[in-house]
Amino acid sequence: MPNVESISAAPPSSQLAIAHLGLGAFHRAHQAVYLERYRQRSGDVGWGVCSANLRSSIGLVDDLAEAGYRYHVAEYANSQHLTLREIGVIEETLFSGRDHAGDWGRDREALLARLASADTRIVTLTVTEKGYFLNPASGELRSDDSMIIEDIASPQQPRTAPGLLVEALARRREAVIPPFTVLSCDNMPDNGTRTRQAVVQLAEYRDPTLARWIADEVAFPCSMVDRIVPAMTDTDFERLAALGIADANAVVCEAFSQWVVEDHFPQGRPSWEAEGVEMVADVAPFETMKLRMLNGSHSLLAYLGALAGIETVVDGIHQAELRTLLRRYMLEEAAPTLDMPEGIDLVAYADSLLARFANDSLRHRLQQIAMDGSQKLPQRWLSGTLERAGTGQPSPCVALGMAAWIRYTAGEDLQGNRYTVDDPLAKRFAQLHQRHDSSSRSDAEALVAAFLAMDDVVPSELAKNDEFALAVTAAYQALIQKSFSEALAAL
Ligand code: NAI
Ligand code: CS2
Repeated sequence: MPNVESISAAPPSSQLAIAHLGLGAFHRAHQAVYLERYRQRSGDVGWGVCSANLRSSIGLVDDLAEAGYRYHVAEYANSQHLTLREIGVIEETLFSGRDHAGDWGRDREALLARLASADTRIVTLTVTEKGYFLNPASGELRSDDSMIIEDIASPQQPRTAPGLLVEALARRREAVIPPFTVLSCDNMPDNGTRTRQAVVQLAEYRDPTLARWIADEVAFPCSMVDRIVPAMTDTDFERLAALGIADANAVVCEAFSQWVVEDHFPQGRPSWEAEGVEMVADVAPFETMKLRMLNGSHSLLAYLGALAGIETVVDGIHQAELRTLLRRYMLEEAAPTLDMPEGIDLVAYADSLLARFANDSLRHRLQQIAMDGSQKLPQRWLSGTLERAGTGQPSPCVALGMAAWIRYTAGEDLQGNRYTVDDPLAKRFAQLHQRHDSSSRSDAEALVAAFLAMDDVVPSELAKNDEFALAVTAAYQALIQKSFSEALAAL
């Protein structure tokens, strides 16, 4: 039996001062844990959370309510040591998406009332990269998306996260209530600035004065978030049951946790720093480091590993050739693009990431990481690669990664096993694969060119770089014509 430290939840709050959009696994295991620890230590019960889902997971919203808003987080240092926390800071859950009958916005009015209430001082988000409806390469609002078109047409019945924020802020402005602070906790570059862009651009369609008020008055601090929280598997639930925890809302994660937050909260905030949150003036260097080093190598492992039929991060990291590739990518292609404050040792950081990936208590599926590549790759690989290309430096690991991603989007691994490609651009990918029979040499070139020409994913300056295009094409041909190991060795 592992060594388990159990910690019960603190007493309930006196006020729900935080509203959250995106009640997923990460919110339950990261932000909620920091708040729970803060409440335990300080006794300050003023920062309860109302957490809402706008898409899927109506079950979780109702199950948490039924469980009295208590659930468990199992933090695994390794398979022998874990901390089991009971969490009670999420004290209201709402659903504002499409329900099983196809109807929209069951609790939308309750959520808007909560967001517009003077009690709400911070709104946090983990709605995934695609939930901001931004063009991943340019950061502009995707005003041609059908959900955004709906929100422009019916701004008082919003369906998207930016739409809810605009309507709630409009209500606050009307009622002369100061705006809440908006804190994105998603893996996006400049996540605060990008969230502001989405909200202000959407507000412009409704009322330019409102848009200007939001731009001038609302704080959108940036943050870097880090904790590996895989989607739960049956094995995870079974392991918890063996410890006497029968909890359908539980989450399993690593013991490591990091949160770096730009300190700009005009309506106040919990004293998170006492729990180890780094409150800084500029998050950008930490955010870029994490996106390019951790997330960049995650994606590299995800596409290459998934093509080779490898299921999880830990299985992949045990393959020497993949482990070597990730270390090389981090040290030779990601680290040289980073400009870090003094004292940050990027070699030590890379090694600590490899050690975290090797945590054998987590079953982090590569297919989960491979999801939404179109939304992730610009910040993980392509912005750094563009910088390198600008100074004539090649990025062979990213070129191989891009080749693997393109091949991955065909929906079939190198052994011919099929899977679903989960990405907002999946239909476009399927059309490109249909158009080009990539087993022929010239069509492989055309296929790679067509993927690189997607300017909402690949920065056009990088797509025009012949050396990069040639490297991706060569890697693609090696992947499909030779063995997986030979493609790696060709590096
Ligand atoms: P999850 O699958 O458990 O939850 C996803 C959440 O996003 C759900 O609440 C879902 O309703 C919502 N969502 C998805 N698409 C949406 C849309 N178009 N509009 C509004 N809401 C939408 O995933 P998890 O683990 O909670 O991760 C969510 C995000 O948190 C990630 O995309 C990432 O940006 C961030 N994150 C996750 C980490 C992890 O290890 N799981 C670590 C660091 C950051
Ligand atoms: C992963 C991240 O799913 C993914 O794309 O790369 O969720 C990763 O686990 C976290 O960012 C770790 O903090």
